[in-house]
Amino acid sequence: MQIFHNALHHTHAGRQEMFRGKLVPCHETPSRVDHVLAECQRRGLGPVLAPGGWTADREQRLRHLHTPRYLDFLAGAWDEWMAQDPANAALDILPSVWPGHAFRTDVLPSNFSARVGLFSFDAGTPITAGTWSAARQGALCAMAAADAVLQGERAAFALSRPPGHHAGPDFFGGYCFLNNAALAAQTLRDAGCARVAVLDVDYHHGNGTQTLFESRNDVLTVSIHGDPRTEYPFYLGHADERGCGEGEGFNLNLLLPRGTQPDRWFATLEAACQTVSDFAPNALVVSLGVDTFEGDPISGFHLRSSDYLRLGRTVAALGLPTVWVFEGGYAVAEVGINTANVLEGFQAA
Ligand code: SP5
Ligand code: ZN
Repeated sequence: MQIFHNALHHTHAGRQEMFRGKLVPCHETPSRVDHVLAECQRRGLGPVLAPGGWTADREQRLRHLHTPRYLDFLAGAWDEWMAQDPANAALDILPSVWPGHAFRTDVLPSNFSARVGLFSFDAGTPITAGTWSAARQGALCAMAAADAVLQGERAAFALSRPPGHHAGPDFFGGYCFLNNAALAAQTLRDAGCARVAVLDVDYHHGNGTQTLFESRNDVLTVSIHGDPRTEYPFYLGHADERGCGEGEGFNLNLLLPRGTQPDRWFATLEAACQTVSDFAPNALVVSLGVDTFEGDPISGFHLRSSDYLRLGRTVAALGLPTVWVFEGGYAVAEVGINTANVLEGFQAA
């Protein structure tokens, strides 16, 4: 399958994330995508392509899913940071103040730190010098992968970082800035696919994707994830979130406890696939996180490397044109093998 690789991903390289009162090295590192690319190339899974440039359609789609004031903030954040103090060149931007409950979010603060907090929901997602260019190029990769499927490819893979499924209309967090999977889904919709399904198999709930589509009945969102009562992102992803208004019934959250073993995970995947199939979509987008791996340093499921072949086969059985979008997966030594196993299992089926 065609692989749309974000050649600018290295320019987003966070140094540290907040964890238990300390700054610790970022889990979301450039080497992750390097390993996936190397393994895909070693196996000859498909041509590695550039996504093409920005068109009016692509720019409009980005501004449709994300708010202009959020995008403007991201676009200018690094320059503002540098303007405050040249020594900031050696530091990441991280939030330290947020509008919690009962605060106003409609007034855009002129204070830079206040705006960083307004548009974010955790202290684990640094903005660096190249974050905006990397995230924008990743958005292009996702839209290009969708375009490839629209042009008749059975499947395509958007291989990019930073990931996207935690990013919503006007917020970043969970290592995500622009919602790549949502952009792929919207690309399919804009080209005339009446119904599009997004299946999120990352360990963490795809809160950004849910928020972007929860009021719509043209995009079904299904996510299998660690129970948010104990697992990040905590404040969304519960079983009773079924969609809002016209979107009622078009969001499905399938929660599993920390410690879940492969048999139960795959039974849940079958249920997810049944829901996707019942929706009869014209195309599928998969948010492919491999942080369900037993060796993942920040997650709690127990899939083994061979299980990812089965994941790919199971998705292939849906028989849908499929856009794969890379999300999480932090066991760096295995992330390439696990991700390539999914794609190989899909292609072999
Ligand atoms: C795309 C994606 O997978 N984002 C996940 C963001 C998770 N951020 C919170 C990480 C919490 C880190 N816990 C560290 C445990 C170390 N043993
Ligand atoms: Zn994740």
